[in-house]
Formats: sequence, structure tokens, C-alpha cells
Amino acid sequence: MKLTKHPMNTGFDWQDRQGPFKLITDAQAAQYNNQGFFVLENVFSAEEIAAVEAAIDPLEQQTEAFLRTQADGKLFIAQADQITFTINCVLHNEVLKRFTQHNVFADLCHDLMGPDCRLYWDQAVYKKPEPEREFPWHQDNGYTFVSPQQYLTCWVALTDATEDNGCPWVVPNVHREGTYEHWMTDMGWRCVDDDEGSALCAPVKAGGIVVFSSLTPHRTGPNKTSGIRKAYIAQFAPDGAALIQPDGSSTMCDDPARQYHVVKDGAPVAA
Ligand SMILES: O=C(O)CCC(=O)C(=O)O
Repeated sequence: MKLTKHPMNTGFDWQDRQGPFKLITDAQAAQYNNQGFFVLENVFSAEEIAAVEAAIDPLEQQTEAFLRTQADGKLFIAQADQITFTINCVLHNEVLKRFTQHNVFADLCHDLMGPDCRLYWDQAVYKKPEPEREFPWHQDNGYTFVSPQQYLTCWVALTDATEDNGCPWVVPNVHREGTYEHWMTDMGWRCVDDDEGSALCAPVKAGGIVVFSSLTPHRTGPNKTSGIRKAYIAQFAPDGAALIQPDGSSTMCDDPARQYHVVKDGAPVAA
């Protein structure tokens, strides 16, 4: 597997997470440190997930309608009737804002990053039945370079995510070197040419979370079923994180409307 470091990835040092932890176990922390991910099952109740899904569905319908107005139904990596990205949902619905400030996320941020963290980004990704389309291997920090490079992605399953309908896969162990160079493909940025059989499948039932680092290469496979695979992705970064542009200029990730604190001085910040 040939991986090349991103030009802005200099002097990176992976920080192992050590306890005491509020939510995760020592084994989960070890898996995160060593493999870059772990799966938390049965986190949210069916009622919580139904409320999140009901809040996202109308927003996603607007995304789908907008995509149909675009040439070939395509915009960047989104494609009508195949895959939609409904971004910054927290700006449009209080239920979702409150959800991103759930104690579970506050505790995961505390355990995996530290006592002061904000929501960095949120989006729903709906994968429609489409037997060909895969979302290529990438690191989240490969799409937009954030400093510090090590932030947190929580991939929340709103429907059961299986190998057949496009659950996440990860390449373990390579997150500790920081951000890699990515190249553009028809279906998005890509950083791993061939996983050489090392990839691990991370199926998760509705209400569970695949928790991984912004530096963990991941992909999702095609949806070969007849149902829609729905995920809500909430990403969190340490307070003080900034987007770094190729020209070196930076923008703080602290927009009060959507990049608010979820944990401050070690305590959850309720909506
Ligand atoms: O949910 C998916 O199918 C892929 C989403 C993803 O990896 C991302 O948004 O970074």
C-alpha cells in the first residue's frame, strides 16, 4: 500500500488517548489508538433515532430536489437517486442541534480529544439502492485540511448498516502518520490505491456509531439492497481548530451557529 504524506503534514505526532475515560472502555481506547476506530452498538434509543431521521428526511428531500436541477443530477460527489449529502443540518433543525450536544458525543469528545471541543461539521449521507457506486478510501482530513489534524468523526447509523447496503470499512493502523495526499476520482478524493486485504468491515445497527479519527482511511461500498442506507455524520474538533488553505491562510472553526461547544472545561454543554 503506497501512502504519501500530505505536504502540510509535517511534524505530526499521534497522541494516544489515555484514561480516565467517561464513556469508552480501555479496550475501545486501545482499538482507537491502534486501529483508528471502534464501533459503539446500541447507543441511541429507537425513539431518538426516529426523531433524528424525521428531522433529516425533509432536508434530504430538498437536497435530492436540488440535485435534480443540476446537469446529470450531479454536483461534486453527490448524485440524485444515488447518494446525497445534506450538510449543516444543525442550522435548520433544533432537534439535530440538541442531538449533536447529546452527552454521548460530549463524553466521546472528552475521552478522545480533551475537555474543550466543538461541533466541527455535520451532514447526513443517504445511499440509495445503487449496486455500482462506492465512496472511495479517504481520510476526512483529506477533504479539508484541519489543524490539529486529529479530530473525531461519529458515523451514526439511522438504519442498519451492513456490508450489502454500504456500511463503513476502514484501513487500520495507518492513521498514526497523519494526513496523506489524496487524488480526485469521479466519486471523490482517494488516498489508498489498494488496501491489500487489510481493510476491516464495520457494520453497525441503527442507533450505533462507528467512531473513527479524521485520519483513519475509510470507504463505504455500494448499496446492493432495495432500501436506503441512512447515516448522520457528526464531526467534532478541539476548541481552537482551524481550516488551513493551501496558501497557508487559516479560518477558525468557531462559527457560533454551527460550530458550538459540545464539551467545555470537561462538562457537556447542553443545548
Ligand atoms: O456514509 C457514506 O457512505 C460515506 C460518508 C463518508 O465517508 C464521509 O462523509 O466522509
